[in-house]
Amino acid sequence: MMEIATSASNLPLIAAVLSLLLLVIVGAIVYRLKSTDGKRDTFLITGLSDSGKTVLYYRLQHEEEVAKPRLVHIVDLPGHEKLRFRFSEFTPITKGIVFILDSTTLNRNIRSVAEYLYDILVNKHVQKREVPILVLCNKNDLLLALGKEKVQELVEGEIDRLRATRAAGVEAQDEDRNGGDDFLGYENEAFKFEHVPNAVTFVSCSLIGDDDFGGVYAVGEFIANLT
Ligand SMILES: Nc1nc2c(ncn2[C@@H]2O[C@H](COP(=O)(O)OP(=O)(O)O)[C@@H](O)[C@H]2O)c(=O)[nH]1
Ligand SMILES: [Mg+2]
Repeated sequence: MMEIATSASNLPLIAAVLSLLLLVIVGAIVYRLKSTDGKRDTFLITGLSDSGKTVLYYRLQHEEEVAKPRLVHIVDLPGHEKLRFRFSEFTPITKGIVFILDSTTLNRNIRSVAEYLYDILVNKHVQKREVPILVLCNKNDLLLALGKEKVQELVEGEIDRLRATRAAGVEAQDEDRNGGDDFLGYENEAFKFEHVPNAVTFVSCSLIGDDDFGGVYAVGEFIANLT
């Protein structure tokens, strides 16, 4: 008699313990989901050496009025082959890519710039999630700098040439590493960034000096719109 009374009076306690346990489990699941989602807030800053990645990173960290992503990775490698490797480590969790180029040396570097952008655009994660790309045409405070329209035109022309050789299967062995669709744009038309599903935006800027040409703010807006 006594025993039954005890176990009956234990019932509310057992129920309370069970519901607490359930709450903890649900909480843990929600937290996990949220934290993996949070990791998707990763932004990449990339581009050739000397383009301005470090200056941009510093300004993003230190300027109050600029939106800050939770995570920024700088992919800072001069070696083209190495970039492909390093880059693909981050693309599964990348929300947006800031590609910086030096607008004063583009004629000399056009091939490398086009190859970097091409590799970004054929990456399977970049394609699948249509990761947006902001192209910062930096150093526009200098006299020899090309404006963003000219930069875009030159890069499109070079990707068009690149596309012809890559699509011909010359580098078909790279498919494993890229995994994405290797042919960018439309088959019978000259390459244009508007032909890829990713939003690719060109902005003229100068990351040093007082007149920013909207550069660091354009990056802040880009980040704010995606987070
Ligand atoms: N004139 C000018 N120089 C810049 C600008 N942005 C960066 N630089 C300079 O370019 C050099 C390379 O910049 P850095 O951020 O180190 O490039 P990173 O190699 O891409 O990290 C440094 O000497 C910067 O001071 C710019 O907008 N205008
Ligand atoms: Mg640097």
